[in-house]
Amino acid sequence: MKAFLSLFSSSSSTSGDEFVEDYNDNFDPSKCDFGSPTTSDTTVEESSSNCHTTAQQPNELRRYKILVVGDSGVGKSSIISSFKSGDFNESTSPTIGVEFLEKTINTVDGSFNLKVIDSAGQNMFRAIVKPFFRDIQGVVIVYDITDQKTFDHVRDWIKLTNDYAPDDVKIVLAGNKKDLEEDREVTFVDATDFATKNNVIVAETTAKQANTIDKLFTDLVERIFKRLN
Ligand SMILES: Nc1nc2c(ncn2[C@@H]2O[C@H](COP(=O)(O)OP(=O)(O)OP(=O)(O)O)[C@@H](O)[C@H]2O)c(=O)[nH]1
Ligand SMILES: [Mg+2]
Repeated sequence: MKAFLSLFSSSSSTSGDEFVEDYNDNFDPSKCDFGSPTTSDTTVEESSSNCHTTAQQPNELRRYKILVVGDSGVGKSSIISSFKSGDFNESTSPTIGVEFLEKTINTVDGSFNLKVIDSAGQNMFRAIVKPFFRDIQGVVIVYDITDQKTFDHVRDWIKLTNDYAPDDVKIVLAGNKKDLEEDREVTFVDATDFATKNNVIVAETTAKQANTIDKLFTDLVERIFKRLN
């Protein structure tokens, strides 16, 4: 399986060093379970659960994992690229397995370090993607507003999420490619109706406008934060 995993990018708005520094502000060694030796990466990862005070600190950096799923070609990688750097590419290659982006964002609720997992939409990679539902706090299910069948499959992606993700995971639907209004097959009314019935939220996005993508992730983070606090 490892052969299919690749590192998409390191944090674009916060360097790894800044991340560790921020994190250490809240470090409480008395809460650490140092256990067996780990690599430096996993030490930082473990400190998230074992070594930090639970009381909210003003400069606390919270860490959430967000999985992005949906049919092949709906624009998952483009959304993530837009979130990373604001870039849009007309011609992309299908994702093989999963890729990662780490980025820190600031919201009214504070700073959040997000590990965003981009997944392959092609069926042949489903078995590789499934384990990545396991310890996420949020999932973005993307469909293409110009392709009805990608919206019909949202039901299947919700089922996968319910089957494999933690019970309290927060889901947002992203109706992507809203710039292609003339080719629209899925109305926003139908999407909101479906979202309400399934107790999730929906937003329409275009990877061509980074502000629509930033809002998507900010809304999801706020929902996760409100659940956890
Ligand atoms: N017009 C328009 N095109 C988009 C948008 N988002 C993605 N695309 C295009 O859609 C095609 C597929 O985009 P990808 O981001 O590779 O799709 P994906 O969901 O990652 O596909 P898989 O990796 O195969 O699962 C590319 O040609 C993109 O340029 C958008 O918001 N608007
Ligand atoms: Mg992709």
